[in-house]
Amino acid sequence: MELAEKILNGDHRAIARAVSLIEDRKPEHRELMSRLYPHGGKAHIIGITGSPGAGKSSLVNGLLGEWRRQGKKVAVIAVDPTSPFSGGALLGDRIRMRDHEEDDDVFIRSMGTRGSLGGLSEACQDVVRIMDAAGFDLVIVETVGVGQSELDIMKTADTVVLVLYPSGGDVIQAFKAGIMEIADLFIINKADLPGVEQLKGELEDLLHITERTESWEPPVIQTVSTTKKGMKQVTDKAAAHHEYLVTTDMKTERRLSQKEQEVMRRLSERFFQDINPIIKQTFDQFSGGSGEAQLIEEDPYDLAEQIYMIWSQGKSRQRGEG
Ligand SMILES: Nc1nc2c(ncn2[C@@H]2O[C@H](COP(=O)(O)OP(=O)(O)OP(=O)(O)O)[C@@H](O)[C@H]2O)c(=O)[nH]1
Ligand SMILES: [Mg+2]
Repeated sequence: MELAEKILNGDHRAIARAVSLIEDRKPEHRELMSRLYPHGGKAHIIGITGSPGAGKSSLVNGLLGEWRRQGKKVAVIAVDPTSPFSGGALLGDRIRMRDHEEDDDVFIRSMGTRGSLGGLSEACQDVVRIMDAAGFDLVIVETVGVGQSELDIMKTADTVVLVLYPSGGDVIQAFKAGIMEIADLFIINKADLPGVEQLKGELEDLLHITERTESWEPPVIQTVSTTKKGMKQVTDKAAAHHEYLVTTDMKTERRLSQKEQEVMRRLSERFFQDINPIIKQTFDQFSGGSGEAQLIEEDPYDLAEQIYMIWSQGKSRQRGEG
């Protein structure tokens, strides 16, 4: 049986192999993605973000228990943009989620930035599609931190969950990074620790001045992941948000705008790969001797224009020959 077929049958080993193909950006991955694409679009994709140590993995572990009770099949992708490891090397996450290691209807995988040229969010999106095609009802993407790469990854989710914790001091940071605007569910985890009321106050103040384009009122839920307190509320609210997206057609709308952004990202990635050697060549011409002094004099607009012309002439030559 070919790889795509095995994935469609939910074969865990085939899924793991496909993820490696994607991480390595092997040429075969494009064909595989095209084969799987028509089979996706059914899963509820949930992005979970928050600063390091907020308790995201513990939360996911607790939620997995609840979702499994509801009979849902769940895939978890733990993404760490700051880590070069992949293939399940993020030990902490594995330990935190080990309750479900032996379960056939749960698939857990870690991803890092394995030499990818800023393409982690692309790679992650492909991995999500694989899980979706493999028949998981829910695909959970956990990312560490509240920076730009997390934001890009979160934008590919249907439901975005921001995990905060008392004295974490990360509310302002999340607000500045723009996570606040796109979060659909706020979780105050470690609600067993002091400072919950203060955090709740800060969060509500910031939510007040956050511009939101949708009518969905994001709930704030308190959890204690280590004792599984509040897990049912989270799965209920997540399901309610999905229901909201579907009934208001927002799900389709979001997917369309995500598609536009994805095509744009993929094209700029390709364009960049194309034009990068020309940029390098152009700058190399100035190296050594009086070149550097000359380079300082050069107008950057002119240089950019020259590089663009060399690229576009190369393109028309290619078209002429082909
Ligand atoms: N007191 C308390 N501790 C918690 C709670 N949830 C998680 N922890 C602890 O917080 C620490 C970090 O938990 P993780 O689940 O690894 O947090 P994370 O956000 O996934 O961390 P990274 O993946 O490293 O960003 C662990 O020691 C957990 O046991 C909670 O509700 N209450
Ligand atoms: Mg974690």
